[in-house]
Amino acid sequence: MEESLAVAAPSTTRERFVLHSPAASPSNNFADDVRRGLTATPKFLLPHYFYDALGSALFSAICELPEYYVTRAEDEILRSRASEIAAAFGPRVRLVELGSGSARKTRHLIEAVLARQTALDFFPVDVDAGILASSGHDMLNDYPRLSITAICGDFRNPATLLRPYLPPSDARTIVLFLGSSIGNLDPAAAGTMLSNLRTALSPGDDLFLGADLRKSPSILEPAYDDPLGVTAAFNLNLLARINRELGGTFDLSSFAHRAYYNEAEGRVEMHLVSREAQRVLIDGYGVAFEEGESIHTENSYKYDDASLSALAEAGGFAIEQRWSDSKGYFADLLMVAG
Ligand code: SAH
Ligand code: AVI
Repeated sequence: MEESLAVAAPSTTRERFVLHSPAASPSNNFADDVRRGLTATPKFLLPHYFYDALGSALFSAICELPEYYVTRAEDEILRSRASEIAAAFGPRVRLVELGSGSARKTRHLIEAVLARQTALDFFPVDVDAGILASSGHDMLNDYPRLSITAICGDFRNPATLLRPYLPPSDARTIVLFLGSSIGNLDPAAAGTMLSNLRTALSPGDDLFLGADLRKSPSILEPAYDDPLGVTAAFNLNLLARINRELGGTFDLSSFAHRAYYNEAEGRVEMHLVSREAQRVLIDGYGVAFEEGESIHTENSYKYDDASLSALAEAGGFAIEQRWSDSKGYFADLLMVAG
């Protein structure tokens, strides 16, 4: 069973926006995934649960931080190279975006594509239905020639999620996966995800992938452990969400945010570390923590050209073009489905 709804919008835009929320959305599994993660050794939580309404707002604040170079670096690429990128997409396209969020950077590409064709179908995908509704509503007002089919669900199995909503089309499908969200999956899962995505595409369709590049820990670590504490709040919101939605008893002040670059693995790790021995109740079961024990909440893998080539190959894509920002911090790659 699924729910589709048109957001409140003027009649001129209503028929241009639909939001699909398949019943098996990941939020249905929140209780099960939390129990599995907090009863495992070592403890972990899955990072897509960061993004409830407050988590998405905190992520938007992270994007404004001077230390979080990721968004600015990709914005520079998309802003300065938009027309070249749109030309590389080809003459008649439709855009899918995985983990679209506020889709602020996407606007550069949408505008460049709309300069080349009369209308555009946009298919944003996100776990947070609220951000799909708000970003979709804003875009409809700004782009009268855009139609939006928003899909609320988990992008880790993209073919299953997309197939029911992507009608056959003569337009070339371009899948945008921006912001280095690929880095939140371990490399094996990232390859599996791309090869699953490939099965929903036709040969010649494209993946446009944003990847954060390996760099000095002196740049990486402050980006994930800012002095204002916004990333700490984003991380701790996972525990607050467990309290809100699952009746958890986490005392947020008894957990510390930790982020560091694990050079051997090529990833920034985020953890929540218990400041003391304690026991927390969730949904009728107890979870014991030792002093210093951590919950691993996120990995953010950083790529280089060799690991990006390996990823493309694992997914069944061939890298066609690569763009980078002026500091060489971030890369966007156009990959064609084989
Ligand atoms: N693409 C935007 C947003 C990145 S934040 C940018 O580049 O700035 C990551 C976005 O992906 C959030 O909006 C989050 O809700 C969404 N997201 C994270 N994991 C997801 C998953 N497994 N399935 C679907 N959406 C996910
Ligand atoms: C969404 N994702 C790519 C972000 C990242 O950089 O890994 C999430 C994030 N976590 C902490 N800060 C930002």
